[in-house]
Amino acid sequence: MTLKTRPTPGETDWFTHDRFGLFIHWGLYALPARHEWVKSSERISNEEYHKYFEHFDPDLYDPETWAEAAGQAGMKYFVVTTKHHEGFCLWDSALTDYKAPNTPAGRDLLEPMVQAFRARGLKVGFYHSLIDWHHPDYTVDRFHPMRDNEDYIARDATRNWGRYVEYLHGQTRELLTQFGEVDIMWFDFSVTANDRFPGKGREEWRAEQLIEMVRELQPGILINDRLQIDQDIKTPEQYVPREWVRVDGEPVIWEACQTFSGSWGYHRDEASWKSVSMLVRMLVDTVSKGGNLLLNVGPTGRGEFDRRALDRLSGIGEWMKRQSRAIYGCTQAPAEFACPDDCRYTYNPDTNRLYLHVFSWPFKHIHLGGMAQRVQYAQLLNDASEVPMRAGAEEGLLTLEVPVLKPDATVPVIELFLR
Ligand code: JFZ
Repeated sequence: MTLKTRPTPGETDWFTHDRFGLFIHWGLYALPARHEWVKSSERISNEEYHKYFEHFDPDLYDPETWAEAAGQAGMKYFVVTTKHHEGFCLWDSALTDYKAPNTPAGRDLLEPMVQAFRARGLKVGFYHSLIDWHHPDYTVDRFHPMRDNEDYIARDATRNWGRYVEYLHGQTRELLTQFGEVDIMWFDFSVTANDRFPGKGREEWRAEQLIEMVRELQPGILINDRLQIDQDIKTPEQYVPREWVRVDGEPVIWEACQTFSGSWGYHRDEASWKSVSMLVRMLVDTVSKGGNLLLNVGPTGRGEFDRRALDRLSGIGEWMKRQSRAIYGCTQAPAEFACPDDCRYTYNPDTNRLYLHVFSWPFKHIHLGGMAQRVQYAQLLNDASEVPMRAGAEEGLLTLEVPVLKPDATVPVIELFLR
């Protein structure tokens, strides 16, 4: 048996089938191009940060090409930052002037993105920051850019927190009423207290009420866990869990979000870009543990995915083109199938096929313990060439005879038709 997760309030079937999505972090921080947290890490004031607002002009922005790159990579949904911690909004919100239409961009950037991705059949998700480093009623906390500015902190006494929460709820309502069906709402994130500042969590966000409104406006929607109330999706970040993620001992629906190079917003000088092979193995490893992968692109200030991102996406797409049936509809294999060294299993319970992903190509043979009576037919996925099998010397051992040369796939996959 494959692991079963507890039902959640939203419609999760499409999500656990599709497995692979695109995260997009796009905002003013694309201009400094040195991390989306630059305002906080460099303690930049609203006045100084304003130069990015005044110069935000993504003249090459063409969301159809974004959607095409994502679709071609095999991604089935996307999640975009409607507002990140800096407070800047991509859409034409009635509740603020701090939005794309008031920059040189001169227009709502979200609506055409949603249209383009939806037209390509991708599901739509909104990342919305709970944290806001621009709003005048948002009080200082451990991450706030003005956390070392005594004057700014002193003015916290005059800030009206209730008004910020209304703003947060009001903008969420806009997002869920003005863009048609929204499939995922990805809130980020609750702040712990430190010795200087209180934290912000479910009470401060009025999370229960917020979730109630979200469910009322978009009944099937999926909500993540960062309001400090678990909903549909657990979201471990930038690490690969050792095994299926559990809460109170029970396996849950989970999604890992990962970057190409470390930062989420466009970062010009980062040298830590993962290779296509590493990213494909990351996707396989995630699905082999029953999870989803949300892989991030930080578009540039001109409005493009840069060369490095396009190169990774097209490499992943090359692999997905032939190997995607080892991803879609797949999950962790039943525990009875012991996975050989340097390999991962994914399993499709509907077709009863087991996929052996070979991370390091061996010489001539792969031995599968306990499988002698279980496999009816085996083939390489990249070209549907038969993989001959024989019952091995040991009891139950099945030996696959693989070609000496590694097949033409970043990660070769052997499809095992089970009896
Ligand atoms: C957040 C953001 O601060 C970051 O810029 C990016 O948007 C990312 C997807 O999410 O960062 C977090 C949030 C939660 C954790 C760590 C980083 N966490 O729970 O460990």
